[in-house]
Amino acid sequence: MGYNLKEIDTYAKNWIKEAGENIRASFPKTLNVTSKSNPNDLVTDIDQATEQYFINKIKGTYPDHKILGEEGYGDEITSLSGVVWIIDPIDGTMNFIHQQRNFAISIGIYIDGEGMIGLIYDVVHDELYHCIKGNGVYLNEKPIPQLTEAKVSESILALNATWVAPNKRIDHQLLIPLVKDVRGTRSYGSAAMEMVYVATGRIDAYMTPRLAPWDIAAGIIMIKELGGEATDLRGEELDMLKQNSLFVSKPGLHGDILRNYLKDGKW
Ligand code: 2AM
Ligand code: CA
Ligand code: CA
Ligand code: CA
Repeated sequence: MGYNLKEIDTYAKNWIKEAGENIRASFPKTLNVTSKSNPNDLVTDIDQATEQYFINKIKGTYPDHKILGEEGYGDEITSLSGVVWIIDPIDGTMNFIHQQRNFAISIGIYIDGEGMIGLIYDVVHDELYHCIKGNGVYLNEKPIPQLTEAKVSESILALNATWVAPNKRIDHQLLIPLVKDVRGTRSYGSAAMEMVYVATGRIDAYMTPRLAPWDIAAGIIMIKELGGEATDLRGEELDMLKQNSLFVSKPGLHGDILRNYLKDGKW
């Protein structure tokens, strides 16, 4: 079946901008905050309303497209056949609540399993990062240059400090040599923004042991489009039907870090 990618992209851009406007309009209002799997796993009425906004728009225009959304208002997805919109209505909810910045809307559009359109909207700055596979990545109207190689000793690595303290998910000691050898570390608290920072070269790599498809669906399309690498922490392909660890990086650096720092991890 043929798909009109340009048309889908145009709708997606208009909707993400309008959803962003609605989020900005919500800033003066009181948020309704609840927690999900644990007391720090937060959701607000704005996360939910934003996801529902996209579902209404997509189903109204493309009734045969499927939607996988974090807040659960989309479809039960068991296969990636056809057109699947993978949506995180607010990535960085904790930042949204505490800071009203450092969060984004993330939408990855997959066709028969292949990432074709990626959109990440930094709502507060009105900065839309977008790409159609094969056509480059743009920040608003401006093309983003291809990524170049970097050395570990000159790189900035994004990771959450949780993973270098004792934790139940990974052997935290494994990351200590890497954290010592890089030029600096950063932690922004939004996987989508961290991936946009890799795409734009503001940081050189980002890694984390466990994310959901909606956290990464858009960002990995952009990073690959720019010649960067996007795999799990073992260097293997990412699967949009399950949780993955994530390691995204400039080219060259990715192989160096995998071989010299990550190969003994049980990720
Ligand atoms: P979220 O804000 O959409 O939940 C924070 O380091 C990053 O991890 C954010 O991108 C956040 O996405 C994501 N994340 C995924 N699962 C999480 C969870 N259970 N609790 C907190 N953050 C989570
Ligand atoms: Ca969440
Ligand atoms: Ca998220
Ligand atoms: Ca979210």
